[in-house]
Amino acid sequence: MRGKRVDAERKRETRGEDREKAGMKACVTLVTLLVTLLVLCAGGEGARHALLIIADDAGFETEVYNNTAVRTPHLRALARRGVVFRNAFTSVSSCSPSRSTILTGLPQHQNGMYGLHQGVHHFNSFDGVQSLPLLLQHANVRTGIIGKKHVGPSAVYPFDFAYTEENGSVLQVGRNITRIKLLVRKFLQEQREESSGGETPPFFLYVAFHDPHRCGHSQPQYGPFCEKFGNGESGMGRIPDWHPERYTPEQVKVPYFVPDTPAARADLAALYTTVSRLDQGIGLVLQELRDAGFENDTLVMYSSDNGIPFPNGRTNLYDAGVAEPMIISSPEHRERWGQTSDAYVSLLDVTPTLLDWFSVPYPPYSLSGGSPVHLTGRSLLPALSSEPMWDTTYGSQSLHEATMYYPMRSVRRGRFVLLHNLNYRSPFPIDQDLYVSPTFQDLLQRTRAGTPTRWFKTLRQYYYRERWELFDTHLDPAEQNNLASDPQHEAILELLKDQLVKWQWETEDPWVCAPDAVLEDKMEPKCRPLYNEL
Ligand SMILES: [Ca+2]
Repeated sequence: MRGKRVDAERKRETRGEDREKAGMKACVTLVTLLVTLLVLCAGGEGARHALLIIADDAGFETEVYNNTAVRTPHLRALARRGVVFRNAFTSVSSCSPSRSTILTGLPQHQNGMYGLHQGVHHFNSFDGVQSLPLLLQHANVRTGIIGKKHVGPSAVYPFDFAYTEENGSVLQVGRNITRIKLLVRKFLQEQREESSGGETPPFFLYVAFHDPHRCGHSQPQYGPFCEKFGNGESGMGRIPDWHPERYTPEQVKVPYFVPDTPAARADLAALYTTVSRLDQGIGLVLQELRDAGFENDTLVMYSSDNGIPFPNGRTNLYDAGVAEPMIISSPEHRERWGQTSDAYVSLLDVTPTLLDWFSVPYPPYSLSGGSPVHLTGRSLLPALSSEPMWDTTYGSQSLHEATMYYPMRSVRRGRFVLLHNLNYRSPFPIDQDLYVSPTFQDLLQRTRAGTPTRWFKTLRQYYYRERWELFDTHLDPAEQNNLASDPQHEAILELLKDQLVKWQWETEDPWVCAPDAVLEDKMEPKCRPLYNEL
């Protein structure tokens, strides 16, 4: 290269000034052409789009996270085009609250979605919340949702294109992957039709699969995980695009927090089959994106709302309840494609990431009439270029079902996790869906009969927890050895308590003084003692 440049310089010297001027002119023309092209790209065909794929109760049952027992080729393909996060967490282990945090960037205690949205549970976000779809709509980004919505009120979570349980069957829009494929096609076709002068306006499409959620509580005829729904057997209907993968109980990998029993193994095998529908559905959605010509302009994010529905998983702030798969694929950040990241990231980061992607600022406003709301999550786009030093995430859960009041707060920082169980004198509540599951029924029966449960803790330990739980997840990944009363860990305990309460104040947590004081937010000091012996 260097030799060529020297040669060129010598030639220029011999051929005189005129030639140099002509070259300069050509250069200027070339630069002008490039700038024009860039401008055209920014305002035209190259408008940025985003596709957010959220699975329902999915965990790490995929080769992407080294589970070689389950076949998920489409998730693997997505991982090859993106960054896989190994320390991604939801802030809340419950469906509606988690989805509200994904779509607002605010923890459940701040956005108001304290528990489930549907039926008698009836939780909703505050009317004044400025959600992601609302902000994108205001910024002229077309918004679409296909699948499980599970949040409200409608005015806070508006979508221009919506096929959800609110206007259809959740099985059809959330588990029938052929139906989902056709809806994605319809959305993208309409997007093309909205183009004018060669310009396609930006879009945000949220595909919320209902797989691999259990259905033994709601539609038991399809099996514990709806693994038979649409498989072509008698009375099950047929989903044309789904080729069910079947697994035997011997094939599954039993995670540390699931009892290693025949009942739980059969349960996991059913979960795997449902994961195959999710994976093939993701493949279809991504193919639609490709066929419509949007693949190279679209940020794709994949994650799940909460941990798998097994004891110690969903509804818990333990690792099994909050650790989530997360893949982010950006056509503009190819430098880390195929890599993994150990940075600590949260589903509270989804809204800041997508606002950053669309260059939409977060507006100044207040929910309580007090200090302005701000997002405590961050854009994850920098992690797609180089490994960041992010080491902290927060958790906040209040309820799941309306009857399941068990507020918890947590902070994870590096190897340590601190959990605050506010109502620790009550037994930990069990949801309807988990209760009827083969795994939990088997656990109950074994406990009652006094036979080995093959579980890593007792039901009694599970129901009754300490107020503070501190775990060293490097030495104790199963979070069994509580270090909160260990004098050697007093310094880290105090540090994490301070950090947690600071985040609670920052996010206007109404539970910030509980359980031994009352919050009087118009007075100083704000936390007034109860002398309740806690
Ligand atoms: Ca869920």
